[in-house]
Amino acid sequence: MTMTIASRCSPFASLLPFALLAACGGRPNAPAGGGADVLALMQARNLSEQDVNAALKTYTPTGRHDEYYQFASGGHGGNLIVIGLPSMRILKYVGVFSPEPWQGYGYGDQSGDVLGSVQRAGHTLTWADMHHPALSETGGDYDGKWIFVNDKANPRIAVVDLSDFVTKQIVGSELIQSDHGAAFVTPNTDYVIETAQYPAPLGGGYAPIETWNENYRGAMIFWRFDKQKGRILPAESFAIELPPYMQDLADAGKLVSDGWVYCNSIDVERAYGGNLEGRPSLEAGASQNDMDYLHVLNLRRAEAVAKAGKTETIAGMRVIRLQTAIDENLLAFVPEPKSPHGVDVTPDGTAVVVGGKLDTHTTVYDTMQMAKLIEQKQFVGKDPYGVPILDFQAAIRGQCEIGLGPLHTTFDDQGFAYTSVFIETVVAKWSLKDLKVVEKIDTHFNIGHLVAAEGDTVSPDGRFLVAMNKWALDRFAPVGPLLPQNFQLIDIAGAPMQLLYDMPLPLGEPHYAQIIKADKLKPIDVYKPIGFNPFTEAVDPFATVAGKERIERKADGVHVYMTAVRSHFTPDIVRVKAGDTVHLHVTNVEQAADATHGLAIGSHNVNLSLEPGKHCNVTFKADRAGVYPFYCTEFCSALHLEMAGYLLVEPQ
Ligand code: CUK
Ligand code: CUA
Repeated sequence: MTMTIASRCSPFASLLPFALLAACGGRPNAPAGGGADVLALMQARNLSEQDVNAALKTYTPTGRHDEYYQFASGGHGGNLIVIGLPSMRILKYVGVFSPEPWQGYGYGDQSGDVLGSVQRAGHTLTWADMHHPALSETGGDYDGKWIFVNDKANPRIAVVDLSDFVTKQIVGSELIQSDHGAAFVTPNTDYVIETAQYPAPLGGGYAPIETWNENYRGAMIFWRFDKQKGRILPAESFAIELPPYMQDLADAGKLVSDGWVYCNSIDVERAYGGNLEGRPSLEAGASQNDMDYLHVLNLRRAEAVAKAGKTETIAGMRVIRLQTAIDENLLAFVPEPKSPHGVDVTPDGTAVVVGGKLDTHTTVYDTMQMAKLIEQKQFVGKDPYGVPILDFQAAIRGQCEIGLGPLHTTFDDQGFAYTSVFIETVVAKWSLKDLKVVEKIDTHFNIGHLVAAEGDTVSPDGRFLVAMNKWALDRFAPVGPLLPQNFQLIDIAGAPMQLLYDMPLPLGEPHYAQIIKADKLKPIDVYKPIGFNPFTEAVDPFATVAGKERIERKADGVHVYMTAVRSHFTPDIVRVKAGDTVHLHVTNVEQAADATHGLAIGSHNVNLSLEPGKHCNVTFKADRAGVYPFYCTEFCSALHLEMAGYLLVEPQ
């Protein structure tokens, strides 16, 4: 029998969300089946009105695009995760610090040069501990052009180009041995900030840990970014030496505070562990004091000091020594409560919000007041290194009673701040005006970072917030003892906040993410002109034109000029001699969107992704005689399986 949706709806009318009621009222004689049996579905799947409401806010039908991109750090995975909002569908993993086979990233084309461009202590690195993505900004607003990410374990910064979602550059300095306050950009992306976390002798090398106070140091690097070139310019970058406290997160001032940089520190106790050597463990030693120091840096002045050459070059980096920073009045400290973590500048730039991990408050510092006190040199003391200290009460606007363990803060467009509260495992929404909590929502479980749409820009969007939870516990079907993290999408458009969606993140601990309006991005769909090399951003000198394919033996080995097109490689037989070095130059000569080919050569670790128009170069040694099939790794056409050939390595 056929029941109308209206008759199904009526007994539960009061339970139905607005959109369903509208459907019921608007189409009383809609036939059953398909989508009409909503209530039956709700009953069968045991869904509440709240569940259906959440589903309606996130469900994105086939072919419809998401309104926002979320760029999340891939944590241990060393890649960048691109997620659509509100659907929470994963759109891409971008290889950054780790090889990414699907993109051919790190497999011999110039991406291998990018991936391998920074070695540390003589080691090739194949992973990273990525924490904080930073979208490029113009005037304090995301411009959708680049995104920067850091590697905490092996201090590096990567530049990802958002025109093709490809990593174009990785830089690192031996000045520091770890980072954490990275990557953060200044409001016009003049600089990318990278701050060391764990003090060590500057420039590397050994010093006894007992000489921590004298020989160990922190530093903040300002990597100069050239928007024309889309590259960091190491030679124009500089650093500021800092005392051996563990500098934590950082943020750049904006609008009225543009030109200032703020950075937390933990361990002003200068504890360095030694729990088998008669000293307290690092953790216990580092949480003795009630206050640590918020670092306030005058970037404009630092830039001028660096330009005037008042620097020392250490490990190739121009460094403003600590004494110079003090003499030039470009560094001051302000006490901050117990084991601070997040430092987040408000959208209007007038305040900095700091969360203390062992505190129950967020502390709101007044940026203009601090600038004034520093300029007037109204200091109340000095740290052991001579860095001037501002009076805590004089520097703050106030504190907000949040709950136990506030970490990070993000902002909406209505004057509210949202703070992640780790121990209490909630998001606390509070008013920047009167510093009062208005609402809390549970997270599952133990939230780390959180991010609202464009929440760290001068013009947040509100609407959506994502809680990035460290623990997932019972939220998903069990997968063994190593659990994914849990991204929870929360609707913050109205009160109360509503949990919409749980998304498992199963490849590392993402830490931070940023959310940008989708229409700010204008990615290309094919490489133009044909033969384009994404890493040099020009037509490659070895690009191969259809009809000009050839194999040439030269002094440095055998050069193979190859094209790929549906559904063949030309040449499809490559003959070399055992011991030859092979230089493969492959151009995908197609211009149809999504007509991607791959090229894999067995036993030689050769794996290329050939997007339309793209050119790849790869060099490898054919050292063992044999017959090695090569083939296309993307199902590109009906005769994809026939898109293959042979590398014939003849005995000498
Ligand atoms: S950190 Cu991980 S939750 Cu590296 Cu920004 Cu706070
Ligand atoms: Cu080309 Cu499959």
